Amino acid sequence: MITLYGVYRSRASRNLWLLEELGLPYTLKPVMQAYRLVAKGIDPLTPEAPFNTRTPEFLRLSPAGAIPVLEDAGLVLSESLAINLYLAKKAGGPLAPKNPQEEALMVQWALYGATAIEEAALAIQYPLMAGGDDAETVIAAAAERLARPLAALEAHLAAHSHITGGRFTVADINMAEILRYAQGHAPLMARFPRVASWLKHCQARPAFQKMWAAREAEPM
Ligand SMILES: N[C@@H](CCC(=O)N[C@@H](CS)C(=O)NCC(=O)O)C(=O)O
Repeated sequence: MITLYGVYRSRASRNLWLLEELGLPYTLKPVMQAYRLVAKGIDPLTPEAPFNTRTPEFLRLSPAGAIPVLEDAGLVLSESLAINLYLAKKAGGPLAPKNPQEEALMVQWALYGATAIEEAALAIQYPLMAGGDDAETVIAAAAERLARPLAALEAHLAAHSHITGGRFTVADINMAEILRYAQGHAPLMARFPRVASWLKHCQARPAFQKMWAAREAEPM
């Protein structure tokens, strides 16, 4: 039985989206980010605190102290993108790689998203949500860091309907969830219309909509 540790308002969302796409049975064990508790003035180590990323029992499972973590048949796996690549391959079907070449490209795009895009995309999302005196400067600098990778992705999507394989796969989920962090920056999205429309197309899928509704219903 698949157990996913995390909450919807975290990178676990990409795993929850994929699990819905695959129709695999799973249990979600809520684990809150410790920094969110600290921000609310709650000590993550007090007995009253909800199960969180600093709870010793969770740290035994994930020494890095980060969500999501997957447990499946004795396998304990962290890193959300690795979890998705594993789940897709385990389930097989159209979202999974059909051959080693497709698998290599799915790994390539996941690593590109994680290393070239995610940090700057998050640097847009946080100040967009929280504001702050230097929000505009931080967002402008992050958008500039994204210009080259998004231009590369725009060119790729001009020639391909999807990230790889000519169909919707786990590679689209991984990249779409990374790019979602920058999606609120309308001028940036307008500069990359193919990226913007591919992202909307991915997010129109019922499995995304189901995950998103559950995320919206989850307390902040
Ligand atoms: N690269 C990791 C990042 C994991 C990560 O940083 N998770 C955040 C939540 S999205 C976390 O658990 N933070 C916990 C904390 O800082 O207390 C992945 O993709 O899974």
